[in-house]
Amino acid sequence: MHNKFIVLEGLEGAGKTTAKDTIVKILHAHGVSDIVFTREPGGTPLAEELRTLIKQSANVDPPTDKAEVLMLYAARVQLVEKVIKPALDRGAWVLGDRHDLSSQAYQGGGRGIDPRLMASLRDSVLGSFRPDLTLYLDILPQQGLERVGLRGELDRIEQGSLAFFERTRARYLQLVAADNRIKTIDASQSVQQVSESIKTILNEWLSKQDNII
Ligand code: Z5A
Repeated sequence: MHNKFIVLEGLEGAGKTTAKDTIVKILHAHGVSDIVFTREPGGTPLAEELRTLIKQSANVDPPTDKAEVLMLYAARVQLVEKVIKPALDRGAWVLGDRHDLSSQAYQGGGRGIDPRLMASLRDSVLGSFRPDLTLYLDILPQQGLERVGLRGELDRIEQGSLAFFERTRARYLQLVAADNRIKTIDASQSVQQVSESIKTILNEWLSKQDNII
């Protein structure tokens, strides 16, 4: 099996959606054409319904922090079991817009849920299943929020305080430093420079993988 699961991570407005096109071009250049795209939370009918519930701001009964994290894991396990693992099993590559690292950073860091509970949830729900490569687009919260603020109305999570996003980024940076399967890209640069950084990192990583197609 030479196909891989690659994930894009980062704060709001870091440029994950924009980076996706760059990654697809690089994979195509390496002869990889069968790529399944996922986003989290979401990606199956049930997970998309959970996404709506998690993100909606006009909610008379907003989830508690623990309810939120359980909803995120319900969506994730549904996506992993129904979409990601079957795609990998048939030989496709999977490119994910967010995965478990988001929960560790937003819920573990931002919301302040006990890291032991977060790690135990991850291990119970996902076992040893992990992305082969994660590209973490690092941006200061203020800059990312300014970028997405231009889009208009903010959802429930986007309405979090600057301190929430600062705690989230701090946890991202801790986790990234501890895992060599995660590569950091300076996302404060121009679109062109971010794209060049992704090319360099991804091409180097791909060159180390055996017989990728
Ligand atoms: N969440 C969570 O809490 N826990 C979890 O476990 C998971 C998720 C899985 C998902 O929202 C929310 O759920 C997210 C985390 C939380 N909430 N927050 N806050 P989403 O899927 O709707 O949003 P997102 O994943 O954060 O995507 P995004 O807001 O669209 O950001 P992005 O994809 O990284 O950025 P983008 O769309 O590529 O770019 C944003 C804008 O910036 C756009 O106008 C671009 O043209 C512009 N841009 C992009 N790159 C640049 C550069 N380099 N320079 C200048 N402008 C740029």
